[in-house]
Amino acid sequence: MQRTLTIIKPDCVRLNLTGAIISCIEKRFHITGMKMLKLSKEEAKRFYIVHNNKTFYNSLTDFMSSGPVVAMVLEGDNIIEEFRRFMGATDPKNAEEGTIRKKFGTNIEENAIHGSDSEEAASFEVNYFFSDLELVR
Ligand code: 3AN
Repeated sequence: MQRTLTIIKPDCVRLNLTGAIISCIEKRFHITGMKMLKLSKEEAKRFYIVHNNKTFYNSLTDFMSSGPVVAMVLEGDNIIEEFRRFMGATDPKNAEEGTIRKKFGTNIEENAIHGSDSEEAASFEVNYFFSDLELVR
């Protein structure tokens, strides 16, 4: 059994798309943790620390701290890869039909949703947002 972390990003929370996105996710995946919160700029920078040398780091962390987000933990076999496929390509215009980013993303930065990209990242990211007590067992 694998875990992954997903975040409904501020663009979609602002557009009142939280429920629609959770509805898509829960039809396919098992949700074992969920919370709404607003990241500070510093918290967004620590979450995206692996991107600290990228040109978009400052703008991305401004965006991610611009409003509330909804963080969720999903569990299942091969969930990291399956959820990444479900989410779609980083740039919504390149994302396959039927994916979350195709349906709800605005552009390469405001792309609706986050999903961990490796087991190492998932472990860091799940622990970043959730304690063991906050996950359904
Ligand atoms: P993904 O989320 O598809 O794994 P990453 O890890 O390359 O993509 O990038 C992390 C986040 O940074 C993306 N979800 C997106 O919000 C933002 N991002 C990625 N590439 C760009 C870019 N070229 N310009 C602006 N923002 C970007």
